[in-house]
Amino acid sequence: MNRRELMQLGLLAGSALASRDALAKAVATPRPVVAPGGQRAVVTPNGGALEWKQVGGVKVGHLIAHELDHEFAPGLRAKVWGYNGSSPGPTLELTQGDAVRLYVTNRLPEPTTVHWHGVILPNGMDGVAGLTQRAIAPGETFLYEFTFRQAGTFMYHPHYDEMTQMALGMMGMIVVHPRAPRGPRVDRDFVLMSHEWKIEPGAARPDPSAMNDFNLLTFNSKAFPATAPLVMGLGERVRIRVGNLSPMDHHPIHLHGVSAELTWTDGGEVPLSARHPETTFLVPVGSVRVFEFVTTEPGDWAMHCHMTHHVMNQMGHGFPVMVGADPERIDRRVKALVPQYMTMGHDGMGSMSEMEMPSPTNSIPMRGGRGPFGGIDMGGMFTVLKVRQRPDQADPAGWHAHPAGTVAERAPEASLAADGVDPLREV
Ligand SMILES: [Cu+2]
Repeated sequence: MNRRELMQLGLLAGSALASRDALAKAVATPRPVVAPGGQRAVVTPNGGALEWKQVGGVKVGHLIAHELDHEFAPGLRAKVWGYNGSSPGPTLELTQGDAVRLYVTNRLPEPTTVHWHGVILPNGMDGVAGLTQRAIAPGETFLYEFTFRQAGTFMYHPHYDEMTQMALGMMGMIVVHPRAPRGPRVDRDFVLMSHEWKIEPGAARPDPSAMNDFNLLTFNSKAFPATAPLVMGLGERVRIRVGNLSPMDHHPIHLHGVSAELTWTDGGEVPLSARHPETTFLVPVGSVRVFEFVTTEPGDWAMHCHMTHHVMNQMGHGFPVMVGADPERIDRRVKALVPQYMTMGHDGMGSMSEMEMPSPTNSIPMRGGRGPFGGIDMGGMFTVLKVRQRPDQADPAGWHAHPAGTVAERAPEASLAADGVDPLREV
């Protein structure tokens, strides 16, 4: 890496902290080369990378565990636990063979450790409180010192009071580029940590005792519409690395508009003989799945968890069945007691984003944002792959310009007649 590339990296890291707009721009900007063979830096949408200091032949990093104020989406904030000002903490990006000294300062009200999930290292550096080290007491700084011998995608998280600390947001991703690039050159490389939270509307903190009924599902701790889109070029080869440190749920991550292959897990590289096409990749709790594809169709393609309850925001759970009920009658009777009352889910839940529903303080409605054709029904663990002819000049907030006649619309009378389709026929 030359000096100019280093400076670009620094600028990107700086802009990532500046604002969401700057961040969206960073997503669409060509990445600097950071590893041998032209391997480019990864993008952590809505996040950033840890800054390393080179001391002798060693990379020195510093993680500070602390409580912070986090916005999941406009309208919903909570106090979470994370590292260096964010949850997930900064992505650790390295090259195979890098020796590191990682200092960990504990500013939490209770002990913690850091476990380097998937990384093979000396046992005493594995970060399991009680088993391989004593826990880091509040106020202490510990030193982890080891060499990244494997390439791959890994994670970091505490191994002390796991249930509380991970539920509150302590997690991060690790990317170790191979010493020599493997496989076809990748043009874009994205890093996403999936997670689930329970935050009662109005509550100040996530509930770490939740075991079911998680009501907030996130990529890099953002719920759609706050998830930054993944901007990519037509014909480019794209890699997406998804980690999962959710307390309880696996996430089948589904991609629209592409056919992809699983290339790596946190255990290593998938042999060529074992690769096969998929559109959905199950990312189990405590796992990383890395998949790659080449884009062939321009457009705005959804990428989301396929568990339907994982593409809803708060307020989307625990309703009685309303499909087929007469909401007017219910509304009339309840309004006598509660004047502002409106029955939710008159005909399913889909239309709810269209309504201006009063929602409790510090909560977000059950679903997503606005698209070019109206409300998008999905929220939560949802983002958009924006495949563009000129990705580096594309507005990340913009939408695909569909060529005339390529959008599904009401069937013209002439087509119905010509094809002999009668909408009123008996079924
Ligand atoms: Cu899910």
